[in-house]
Amino acid sequence: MKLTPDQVTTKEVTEWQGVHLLHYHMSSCSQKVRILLGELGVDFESHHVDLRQNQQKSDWYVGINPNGVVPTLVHNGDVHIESNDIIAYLNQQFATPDTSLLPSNAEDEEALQELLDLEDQLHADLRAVTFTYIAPAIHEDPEADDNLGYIGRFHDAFTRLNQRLAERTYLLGDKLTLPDVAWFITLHRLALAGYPLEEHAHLERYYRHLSQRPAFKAQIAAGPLPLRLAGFVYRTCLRLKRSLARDFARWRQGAEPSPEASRG
Ligand SMILES: N[C@@H](CCC(=O)N[C@@H](CS)C(=O)NCC(=O)O)C(=O)O
Repeated sequence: MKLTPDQVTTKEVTEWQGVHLLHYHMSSCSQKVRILLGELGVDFESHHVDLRQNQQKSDWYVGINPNGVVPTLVHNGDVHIESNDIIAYLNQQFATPDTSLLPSNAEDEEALQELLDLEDQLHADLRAVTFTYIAPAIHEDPEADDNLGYIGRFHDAFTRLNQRLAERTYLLGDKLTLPDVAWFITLHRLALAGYPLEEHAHLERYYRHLSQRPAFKAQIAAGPLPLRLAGFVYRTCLRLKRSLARDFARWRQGAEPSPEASRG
């Protein structure tokens, strides 16, 4: 979504030329945009907005993103917000017919929008998963309820994606498109949190396949060995306390079996 000139109160950015991304390294919405930039090979100027210091709520930043969230894109002085709109805009601006992440088939455009919207709607649930199972020390999420509703919503969404992927390499066929970029970080977060992705065999295969593409791999790289080991130990300790795999089993006991689940 492009802001109108009167919505941009931090006027200095309207002078910025080229591609500027205001983002946070660990934010899923920012990772999504960086994957797209990497896929298209677009260079950009990076402006890190530290969410842990609440910089996204500063007057300066709210003057370019009235919602006070990352990411924000500034391109030749125009300001764009909402990560799914940003990736669509960047694709429109920088992709060639060969690199475009739009479906080749016009009939898939409706499905493209539905898949992007579904991903966007689950953002609060992704946040709940992140702050319940991956980074509880950083931020206790007051919105994270304990009725495990988010597990059911992810399970439903993953069941839908899995059905599509039974017949396709990517969500919209045999080429990479915008929903693949949008969904990848969600899958990665859920896998990291311990969601049993093997419940959805096609989806798991697809996630592993996407993880090998350099632009995707770069966003989930866990760094050098000592850092990876520290991450592993940290997550293992967290799981002793609370694990998504155990919560999934609890949720499953109380949930109606879906057709897919009963097939195994
Ligand atoms: N729908 C927005 C969601 C953006 C969003 O919630 N970003 C999170 C990081 S992934 C954020 O900035 N959170 C900080 C906060 O809520 O204060 C988008 O896709 O850009």
